[in-house]
Amino acid sequence: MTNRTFTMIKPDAMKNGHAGAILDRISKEGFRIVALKMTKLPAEKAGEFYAVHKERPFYGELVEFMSSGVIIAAILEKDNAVAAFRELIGATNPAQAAAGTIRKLYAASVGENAIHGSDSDDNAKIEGDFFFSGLEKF
Ligand code: 3AN
Repeated sequence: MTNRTFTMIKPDAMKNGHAGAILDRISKEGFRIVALKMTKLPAEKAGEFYAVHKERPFYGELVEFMSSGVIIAAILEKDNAVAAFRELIGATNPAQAAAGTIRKLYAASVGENAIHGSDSDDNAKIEGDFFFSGLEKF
């Protein structure tokens, strides 16, 4: 599984009409789509997904934002996927993200930062399984 990562195109990028451009960029960067769906997280599910951040001051804001609109969730495959994808999306705070990264191009703030990318192989597996059954991975 070390060649897989998990991503979400967040409600801000969906509302701003960037989903198509982001998926095109992901594909052009050589990631193969293993699984893909559009969905909307109830607050309870968003809270569960981000449970690791429960004690952080921004947790409530994060859960509210992530359940505020539709998202696209996907599992992606490429050599060294987790690190390669985090490089493609850029720093958590778009103001600090490198030029040309997805967050630099499409995100407005650290709270609403357009896209998620798993931070480890273990979390990529946990997060992918949170959204997709075996029948939905190809
Ligand atoms: P990343 O998504 O780059 O791995 P994390 O795991 O530190 O960053 O944070 C998870 C999510 O929490 C971020 N994508 C962002 O939406 C939100 N977040 C992180 N730091 C802040 C902050 N200081 N204020 C508001 N939201 C934040």
